[in-house]
Amino acid sequence: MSGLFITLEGPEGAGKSTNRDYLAGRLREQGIEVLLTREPGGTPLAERVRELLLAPSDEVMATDTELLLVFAARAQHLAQVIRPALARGCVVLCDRFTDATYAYQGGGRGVSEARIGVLESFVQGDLRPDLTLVFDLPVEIGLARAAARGRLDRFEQEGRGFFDAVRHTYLQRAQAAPQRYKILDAAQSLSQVQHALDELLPAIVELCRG
Ligand code: Z5A
Repeated sequence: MSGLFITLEGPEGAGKSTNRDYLAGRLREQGIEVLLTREPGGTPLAERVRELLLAPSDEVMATDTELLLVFAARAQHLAQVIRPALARGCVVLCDRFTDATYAYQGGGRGVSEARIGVLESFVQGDLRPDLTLVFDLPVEIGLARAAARGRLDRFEQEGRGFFDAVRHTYLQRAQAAPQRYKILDAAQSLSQVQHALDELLPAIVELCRG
């Protein structure tokens, strides 16, 4: 038995968590078993790595340290949560995964795709998401939503150029593999975004039922 791996991606404030919960509700209405998780994080140990990654600090984190921490958390998450859930036949809805590494460490920090690809193969083997929903929105809207929440994390303190590169990388990846990615316009109202998700629902349910 093998489940389905769906990831939700996009810049800060794009509505990934909100829409992950919404989609989970819609799938459960169809009798589909869903597991919700997130990256970095998803297990107690990986959540501790998340804290290291997000906490602002006087010590500058080297780019390779950040990259390796992201993949260390992912290795734990895969071993403890994602692979066992997929093996049970669950649909896993994960808020961010390796596309975020390509977008943030790749686009944002300038790590080469090849370097990320080496770690992706090392940590994941041939496991890739079956479907990735990219919640796209202009950088200024995402940053305004993040700012409205209060204190900014280490990534949210980056400059405009960083977030432009993040968005550009997501869109480039999605456009290069339209069979795996669906782009949603997250600048719309929440109800419009959820209407767009509802339109995708029959196809997602069909994928879930194999
Ligand atoms: N990171 C990385 O660098 N490399 C990696 O490999 C991975 C991650 C996996 C933490 O991620 C950081 O980790 C992230 C990248 C880095 N950088 N940052 N910053 P995160 O997912 O926890 O952080 P986040 O993207 O900042 O989460 P978020 O701001 O909570 O975004 P969200 O989940 O997309 O949004 P939300 O919580 O659902 O909604 C945010 C607010 O907007 C909330 O008040 C909603 O009610 C509101 N909202 C949502 N949708 C709408 C619409 N359509 N209209 C109006 N308001 C809306």
